[in-house]
Amino acid sequence: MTVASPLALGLDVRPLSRTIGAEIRGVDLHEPLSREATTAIRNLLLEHKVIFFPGQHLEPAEHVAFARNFGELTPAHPVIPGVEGFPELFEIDYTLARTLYPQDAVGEATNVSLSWHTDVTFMQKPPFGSILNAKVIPPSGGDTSWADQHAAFTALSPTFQSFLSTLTAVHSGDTTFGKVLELRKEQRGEGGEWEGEDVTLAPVEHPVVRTHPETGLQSLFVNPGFTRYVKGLSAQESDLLLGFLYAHSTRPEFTVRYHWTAGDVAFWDNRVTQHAVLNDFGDQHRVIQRVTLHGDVPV
Ligand SMILES: O=C(O)CCC(=O)C(=O)O
Ligand SMILES: [Fe+2]
Repeated sequence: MTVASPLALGLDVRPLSRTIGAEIRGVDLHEPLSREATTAIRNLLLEHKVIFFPGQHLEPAEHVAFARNFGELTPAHPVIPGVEGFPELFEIDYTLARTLYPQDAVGEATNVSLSWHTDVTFMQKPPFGSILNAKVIPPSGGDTSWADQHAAFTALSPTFQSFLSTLTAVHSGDTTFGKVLELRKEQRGEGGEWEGEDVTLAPVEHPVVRTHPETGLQSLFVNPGFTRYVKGLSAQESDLLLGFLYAHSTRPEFTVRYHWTAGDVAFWDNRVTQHAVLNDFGDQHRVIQRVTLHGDVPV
């Protein structure tokens, strides 16, 4: 099968940095996507790692329908329930989280978004990617950044790359989401579900360097949100190594920073990126909605 070029499909692609991020115009995400357009968008995602569709203003049903072109959807979150009527739709209202639950579990969970992380690496099968719809964006602040973990890996020396490739890390969401899970069980009489199984938040293991299942490229796969330690090292060695990797993997040259307008849509490849929201918008209202695509066991 020949693959239609983005240009032939009327897609206007503007890269935002050399290795990560591109804005895409010339496609209306309210309309059903053709097979060719779906393939082209998937290829653009693999190439740019996070792609942005400005000014789409999707309703929840349209958001979910667009995402289904790229695979099966997960529940909103392993622990946090979805929006009424849309079990796959995860909403974060930062203001609500801070004012209603400043000190408690939900406030704490929201704080994860405000520092570097890869989504849901505390599960055996973290998501392939997520599609975010910017609903309410403050007049100032609240940009989101993504960091290219393939670029970060390839910038390391071959000797260090080889050493890292032998390591396994332990990830856990217990400190962040343990209280939320308990609260949910108390209030709803049910816990969370992920990949058809009850969520326990037991620690999971992932390779420190993962190979992308579609591109075959290697990338760093540790993040300060959920990685706890590296197996086989002393606590001091593990802390030093992870501290170095966290600083290295989010160096500005590996990142793209996106300034939102309400109605913008972002689609990121969670297998090769970390992301963080800049916590510079104070108590101004900021709301995002996200749907998430099933992923594989990292190898
Ligand atoms: O609010 C954002 O821009 C991103 C939040 C986040 O971390 C996520 O949706 O996974
Ligand atoms: Fe996230």
